[in-house]
Amino acid sequence: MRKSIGKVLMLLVIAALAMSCGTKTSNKYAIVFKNTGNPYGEKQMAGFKAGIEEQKFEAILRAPDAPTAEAQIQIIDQLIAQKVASICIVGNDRDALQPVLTKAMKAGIKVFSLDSGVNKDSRLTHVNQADSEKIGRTLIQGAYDMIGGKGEIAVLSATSQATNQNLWIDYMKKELEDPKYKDVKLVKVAYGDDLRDKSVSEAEGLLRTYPNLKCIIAPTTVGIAAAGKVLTDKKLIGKVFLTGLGLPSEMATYIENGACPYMYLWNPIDVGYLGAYTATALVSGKIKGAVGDKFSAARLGEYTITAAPDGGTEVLLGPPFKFDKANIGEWKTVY
Ligand code: RAM
Repeated sequence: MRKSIGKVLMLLVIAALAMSCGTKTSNKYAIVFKNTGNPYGEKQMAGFKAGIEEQKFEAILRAPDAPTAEAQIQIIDQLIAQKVASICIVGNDRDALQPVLTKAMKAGIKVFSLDSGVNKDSRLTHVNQADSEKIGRTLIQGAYDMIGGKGEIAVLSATSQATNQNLWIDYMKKELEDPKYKDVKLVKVAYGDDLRDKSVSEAEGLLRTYPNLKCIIAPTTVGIAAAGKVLTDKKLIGKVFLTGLGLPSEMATYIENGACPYMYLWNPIDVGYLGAYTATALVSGKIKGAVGDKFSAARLGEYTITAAPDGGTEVLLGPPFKFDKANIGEWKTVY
């Protein structure tokens, strides 16, 4: 009798162990950036890693060589096979990732976007670095101010499919509808694909094709640094102005030499860090990604999920920061 009770107990323990293994949540948290070789992306992923590791989980940092949706789909398929707990996607396309991200969610993986969004049906929520409308409108106001309210301007963007840049450009165009900008002409939106060399040649192309160009707006850290170099090398400082979104560490030279009087950005490390806490809050079930959900992002404080303009939801990091000659020295070693 005693023996058989012992046996039954042992079997129960084994069964309980097997069940807990089967239902155990994976402790792997993945982030997929747009492409490799972008210092901004590296800082964003470093922030994500720090936030995941300080919660004693494992971070997986991935990025394809080319900034395409196809390449990200391959990586996401691998992450599904690895049974990660969550995927934080920095989208190379708004809609093309939907089938693979839906597949991930059906497999129980918590999917959300960060920095460059995916459509509302492909995510639980989106971690937004700053108010998209404010970014777009502020960049046009900056260009207007630099060129004295008159002249040709151009945009040097990332890829033509990048959802964050495209959203900012839409708001730039809306800002330009104000009669105040009647003497400002947006002549071209060029795409450097967040690749250094392509961004340099696109910037050179803009200057060649539009000899009266007065300002380049580059809403990408790769594009703005490339344009800063081109304007400096071609001795166009003060003739063609530059503004946009740049990393202080890469732009200090061009802010100090006057090629870029001022620019904006947020802290990419903090964007990634906020993503890490969004990921664990989704996986633990603390939040579902619904409007009004609240969670703590440790050193960054408390966050509430709000409605996003596309009908989905988002978490907003905070306002963008302006960098100019007066403060760039303090920031160039920070990020
Ligand atoms: C580039 C990337 C990134 C964007 C920044 C401003 O590094 O395109 O997605 O947020 O610029």
